[in-house]
Formats: sequence, structure tokens, C-alpha cells
Amino acid sequence: MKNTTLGIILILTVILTGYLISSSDTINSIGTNTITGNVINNNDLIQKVVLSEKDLNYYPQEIRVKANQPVSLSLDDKVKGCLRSFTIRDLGISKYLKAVTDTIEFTPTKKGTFVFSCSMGMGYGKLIVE
Ligand SMILES: [Cu+2]
Repeated sequence: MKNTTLGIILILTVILTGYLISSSDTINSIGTNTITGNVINNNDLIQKVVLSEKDLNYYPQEIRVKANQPVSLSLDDKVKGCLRSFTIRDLGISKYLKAVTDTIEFTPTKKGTFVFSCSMGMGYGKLIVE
């Protein structure tokens, strides 16, 4: 009798655990975006974008994000000089990201392609809002 009760509890625990794991996967997959290799994370709905530098320009030069979902953008330690002064003119964004932990937070509401650049326009790329 005791073994049966234990068995039932064990089975229920397994089912419940399985359910919890699968439901958290669902939450994760909602937050996950397949953005060209520059987006880490997503346990939440924030689209984290980390840009690097390659050949004196931003890398990657194309970022794809979803509209109406917050974006947190940062620059890694390869990004030097004026490239750290990140600008998306059409979105009214311009910020000097001094440290790798500095971020630009914004939520793109309009779909389309927006040019991003350094403050001088020397480094540039495209932000595609889908
Ligand atoms: Cu520049």
C-alpha cells in the first residue's frame, strides 16, 4: 500500500516536472529570435544584440529584430574609438557606449530598414525591423 502511494507520487512528480520543463521551453522559444548570430539569451522578451567590430566596421552589419519587442544593444570590447558612439538617426538614437556593459534600450515600433552608424558615419550597417 505504501509502495503504491509512493509510486503514484513519483509518477505525478515526473509528469509535473515534464510539464514544467516543456512549458518553460515554450516561453523560451517565444523569446528566442534567430538573429544573425549576434543575439544572445532570451528568457524574457528582450532581444539582446551585441555588435562587434571587423575590418573597421560593425560586425555583423545586419541586425534583424522583431517589431514591438524591446531591444537591448551593446558593443563588445573589439569595438573601438568613434564606433562606440552608436547612432540610429531615423530612430533618434545616439549614445556613446563607453563600456561593454553599457546598453541602448529601445523598442522598434515601425517595420523597415534603418541605417545605424557611428557618429561620423564611418562605420555603418542595417537594422531590419520585421
Ligand atoms: Cu566613426
